[in-house]
Amino acid sequence: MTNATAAATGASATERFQADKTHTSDTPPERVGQLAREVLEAVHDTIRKNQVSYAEYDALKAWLIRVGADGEWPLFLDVFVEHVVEEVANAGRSGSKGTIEGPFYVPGAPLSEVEATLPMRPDEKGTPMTFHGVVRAVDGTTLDGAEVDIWHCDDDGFYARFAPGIPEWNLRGRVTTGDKGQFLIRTIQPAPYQIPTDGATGALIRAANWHAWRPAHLHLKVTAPGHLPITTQLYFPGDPHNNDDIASAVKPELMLDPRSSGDGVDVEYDFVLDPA
Ligand code: MBD
Ligand code: FE
Repeated sequence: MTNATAAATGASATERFQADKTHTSDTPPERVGQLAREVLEAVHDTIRKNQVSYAEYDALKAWLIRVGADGEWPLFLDVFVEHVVEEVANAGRSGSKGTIEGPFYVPGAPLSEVEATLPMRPDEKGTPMTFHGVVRAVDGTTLDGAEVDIWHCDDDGFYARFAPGIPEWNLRGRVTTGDKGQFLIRTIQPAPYQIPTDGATGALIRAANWHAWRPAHLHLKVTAPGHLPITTQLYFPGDPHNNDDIASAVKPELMLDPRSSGDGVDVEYDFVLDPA
């Protein structure tokens, strides 16, 4: 397939963000001032502590300009910052653990009841996977009519809509739970994901001698009336990057326990939603 370029991936992620997210906030001026001041002070401290030179300051400017030009602000921020926002946002929950959404969610995927086979190409590569579970409230009541929205990359590590040549809703779908809170999704096992290496984010990763990998993961949003929605991801044991995810988004509670089944794997995960 044609290569996914960082500029194309970044531009679609930026477009997606601008189309779907409300980016106005009623943050009062005192709080804006405090947050901006503290971030700037952290930058000033870093410059003093490390005796940053003009050459390094100009390299930073050039790099920041490039992040915007490549459309990579959603990618860069979701990889390096979002995990702490998520930690703060979900600290008070007693239900399922959340983790970062990342830049590749698209709302409005095809909807099925109780059982779904995700849209995929006739020759979709990868190990067939059945993913099933139950959605419950924190008191254990099963939730009928909850919605499980799932998206993940293909066996080459590419996401539909953010890499060329993949059908629009490939490996994306929503399923509503049945009368015992149950759902079942047929798909393929996603591959480990390498963030684009030819853009600004990749340039930073190379310059710092880091790596660009996220472990294989399923992305999910689980919602039900009267409950707090949860955005999370699920991971596969044994992935070489479970302990050094570039996006710092792995949690032990989010590890699956795959069982082999026929020519594929079967994974089970139950979700617990906090009351709204
Ligand atoms: C991904 O697939 C992802 O999940 C995150 C968080 C960042 C970049 C790509
Ligand atoms: Fe992802």
